[in-house]
Amino acid sequence: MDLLEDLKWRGIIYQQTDEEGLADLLKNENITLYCGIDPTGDSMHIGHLLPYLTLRRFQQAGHRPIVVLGGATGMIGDPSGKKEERKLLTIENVKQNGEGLKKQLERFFDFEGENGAVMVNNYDWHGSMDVVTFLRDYGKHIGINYMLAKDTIASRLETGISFTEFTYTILQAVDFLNLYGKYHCRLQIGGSDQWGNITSGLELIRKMEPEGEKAFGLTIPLVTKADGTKFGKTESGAVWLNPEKTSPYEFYQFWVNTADLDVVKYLKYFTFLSKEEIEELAQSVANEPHLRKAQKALAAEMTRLIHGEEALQQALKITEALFSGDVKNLTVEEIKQGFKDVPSFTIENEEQKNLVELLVAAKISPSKRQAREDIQNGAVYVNGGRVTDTHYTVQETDKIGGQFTVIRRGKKKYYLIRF
Ligand code: 629
Repeated sequence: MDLLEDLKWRGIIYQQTDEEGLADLLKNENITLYCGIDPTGDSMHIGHLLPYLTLRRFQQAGHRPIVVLGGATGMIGDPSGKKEERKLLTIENVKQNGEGLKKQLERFFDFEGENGAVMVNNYDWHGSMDVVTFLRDYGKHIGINYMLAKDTIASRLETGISFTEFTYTILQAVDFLNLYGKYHCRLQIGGSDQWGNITSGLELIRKMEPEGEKAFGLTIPLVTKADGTKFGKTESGAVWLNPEKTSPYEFYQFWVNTADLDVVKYLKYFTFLSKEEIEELAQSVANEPHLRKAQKALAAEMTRLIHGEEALQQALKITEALFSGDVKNLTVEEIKQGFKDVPSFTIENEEQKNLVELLVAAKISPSKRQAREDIQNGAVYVNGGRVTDTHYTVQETDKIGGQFTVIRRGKKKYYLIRF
């Protein structure tokens, strides 16, 4: 299976400007291609992943990937897919965000060798361009009617669009033209919202390099969920690649909770498992869904890819401890990750070390009577060990890392006690 067939099988191709032309080109040579990202935030989230993982697939097939950091375009604001005008970010902000993104992007690519990846910042050429050059050299080649016909602009004509955002597509077009000139970059990829910007680039290349070789565009579908809710969001917000924003454990949990109806699609989109491996996992979803083999494979692959093997092992350890209830061997760090979203209570005085008092104070049991009953019934666990003595007081040895005690009531309800 060649690269394009593999991408098709994975469902990664949404639109192409010239399907046959690109297939012919890739059959005959290794090319340079690019995808850009605007530093509008300091971390990528999983909604950004697919285009960059696709770039990585191209690199693995022998092509050279370029990542454009939109240091300039991030200061303008892409109207694509946005219903409203964006607020401008400060230059400082864009710079800082760019640093964060750069680190995250670097791990997807190989920077060595013949088809080593290249990372460039479009501020390097846009930052010093004067307005006369912009209007004479580039603006002159892009018709207003042509721009107004673009979905991303047409859809904003009623609600309003500034001249600033209106011109965005020309900046991105200049990027493609420059990379075409400097690196012989023949293809731009992006999410489906980038179609208008990618085709602007092709238009500019055609106009300014009429004798030049043909360039191409390819877009990637929007990731959807079978239940119609938005992909990549949890109750606590977006799923970030930055481990300080979304811990590797939470990241693992996000993927492992994928619905049966979505999991095979995501394995194809996001993992580098082979067709055979994915087909075997698909069989498992059909025949033994309760084992959740596909979800576990997806979560392991993604956590390893983004956070590394060690973080994956830690996420697995926390998952296992929460499942079995045996939490006493977790480190302070692991407790922090695993219990980030459980209710917590800080002990304020000596009295509250008495378990009955504590259960009431921490709102684990509604009354002292109920607390005693819960304990006698064997429903209360301290760091995974059942406590049936209603006179129990929390000991020094119950403090994990001197900081936390985990109380569980019933099978699954966890509470974190802090000192
Ligand atoms: C200069 C800037 C270029 C080429 C591209 C760009 C950025 C582009 C954009 N992309 C989105 C972003 O940065 O705004 N104009 O948040 C985002 N992208 C990934 C996918 C996307 C897209 O980073 O392309 O479709 C999301 O899946 O929205 O020369």
